[in-house]
Amino acid sequence: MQVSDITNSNLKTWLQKWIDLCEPTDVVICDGSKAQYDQLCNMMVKSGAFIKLDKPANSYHTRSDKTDVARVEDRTYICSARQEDAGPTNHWKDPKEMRAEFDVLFKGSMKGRTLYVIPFSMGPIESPISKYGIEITDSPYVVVNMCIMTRVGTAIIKKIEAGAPFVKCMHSVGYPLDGDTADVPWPSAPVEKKYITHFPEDREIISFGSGYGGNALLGKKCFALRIASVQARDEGWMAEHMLILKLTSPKGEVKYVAAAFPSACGKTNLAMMEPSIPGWKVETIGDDIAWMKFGPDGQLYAINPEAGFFGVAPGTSMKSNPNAMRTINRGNSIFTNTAITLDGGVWWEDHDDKPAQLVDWRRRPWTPASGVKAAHPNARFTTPAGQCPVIAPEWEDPKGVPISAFLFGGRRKTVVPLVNEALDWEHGVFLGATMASETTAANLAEVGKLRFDPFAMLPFCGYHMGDYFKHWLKIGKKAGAKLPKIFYVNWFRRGEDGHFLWPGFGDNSRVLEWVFNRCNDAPTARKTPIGYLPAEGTLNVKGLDIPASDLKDLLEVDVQGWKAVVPQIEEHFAKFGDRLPKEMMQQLEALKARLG
Ligand code: OXD
Ligand code: MN
Repeated sequence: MQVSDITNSNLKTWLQKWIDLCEPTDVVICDGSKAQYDQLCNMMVKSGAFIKLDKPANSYHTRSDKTDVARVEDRTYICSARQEDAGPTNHWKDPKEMRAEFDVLFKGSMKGRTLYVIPFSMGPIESPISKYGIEITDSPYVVVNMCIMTRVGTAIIKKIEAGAPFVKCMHSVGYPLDGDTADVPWPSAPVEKKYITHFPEDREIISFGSGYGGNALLGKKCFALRIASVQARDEGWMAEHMLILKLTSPKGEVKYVAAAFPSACGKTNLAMMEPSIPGWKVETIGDDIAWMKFGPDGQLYAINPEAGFFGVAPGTSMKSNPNAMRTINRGNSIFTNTAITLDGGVWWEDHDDKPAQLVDWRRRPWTPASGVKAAHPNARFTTPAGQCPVIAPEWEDPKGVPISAFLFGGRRKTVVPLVNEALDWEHGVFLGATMASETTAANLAEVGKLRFDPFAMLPFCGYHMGDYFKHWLKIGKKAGAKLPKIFYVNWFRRGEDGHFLWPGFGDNSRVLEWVFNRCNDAPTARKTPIGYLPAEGTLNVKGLDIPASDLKDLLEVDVQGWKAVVPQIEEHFAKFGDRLPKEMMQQLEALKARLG
């Protein structure tokens, strides 16, 4: 297929505008085929961008430029028409000024390169919850990652030709090959030229200068969260930074749970967890993002809009996440910024294999005595979700799965108990709005201070966060809704001597069991000032070697601790000014009153 075959004038005009501006040597429309994927990987092997691994099978290794290793929140903007609509948690740029700047930056930015057109679907192509996008990019690395992370194919162009709306996603690494400029293994632009921008009113994304992860794979954070959160607000659904898991009890009863945790809190681990309690089964629907719409029965139905996992490699092992390791080991994966072993495999910190002689992510010889990390801490694997051994058979069901519970959480050493059920929906929204982790700042004055990350959406909400809280409250008022129950969990509580009070990993299934039973209205809770906590003896700790005093600390209400947190919540809420829904302040006042 060629651009000249496209008849939809909106799509054709948009494509032609960028082709004319970027001046690529060639234009290729991606078809999502294995042949095209293999050909692009092969080309990157020959150009020196990729190394074909000896293991796992059909897998590749690549290393980025050392200045292009993660999402750049400082260079991420919401370009809404009015600044106040971006809110206090986003950087903002005037859309007209930003577009004018792009006219200059993109001029000739693809000289000497191929411009790829990637038609993709977020979610199964035929699902009423899914949405389509077209990403333009000059990075073959982006193309092959998008082929794993989304559903790519010309069938999406047919849908658009038939009238389906689509999100416009424009990307360039910003490294033209004009004159006799030689290419480099990881082309990118200097940080002051990097821009990850979102035009919410136009449902459009423009990204310049970075080839890494969420900056460049535009289906993920840019579309599925920032733009989709705006679409969800306008259309009455939810786009959330949540994993989705399927929980089956020993009696065969099934419930689906969606959970929001800030980045680096173990979402992928929880989504693929192996329960330690006999008879329970966890299967995966998604590990990062959930899109949810009300079904005719009033329940919220969720899909995972992605088709792959873009997981953090360091820390992933047979202990922390055996099913992620099994998924990767089935092959067909791309490893970015991990170390590489001399026998052609990959390695990262906390890998199950003993560290030996390696080449580190900066292409330097490495041994355990090197004294530096072999893999970049944000090294990633990109791997197809469908080959996860515990993927639920219904993970691609177009109608989605009905959600019974939402879990929220953060990393809290103190105060927050292991599990706490919201008193009602509005209280649950308050819990989401006040999600926080302790800062780990080197600055001593900062230690113990909370970094609030409402609903784990701080860097991902495409509009004013106060309006986003309002949207959650509105969802709760929908006539006939059968809403999920809301829980707050904390796997990271520590004792005074610093030890973790809770073993985590597979033992988190004990908390899931309690949540499951509460969703069936089991009388296993006691009402406290902060919500419903497990009644004495109702959290299953059979076979767990945990001191009674640790268990007591995990399930207590630390009244003094909560009182000390209240002023920080007040400060956090003050940021949202008059867009903070009144219900949130009422919830805070009610909490204060209950604490006495
Ligand atoms: C991610 C993130 O990469 O949340 O998923 O940062
Ligand atoms: Mn994430």
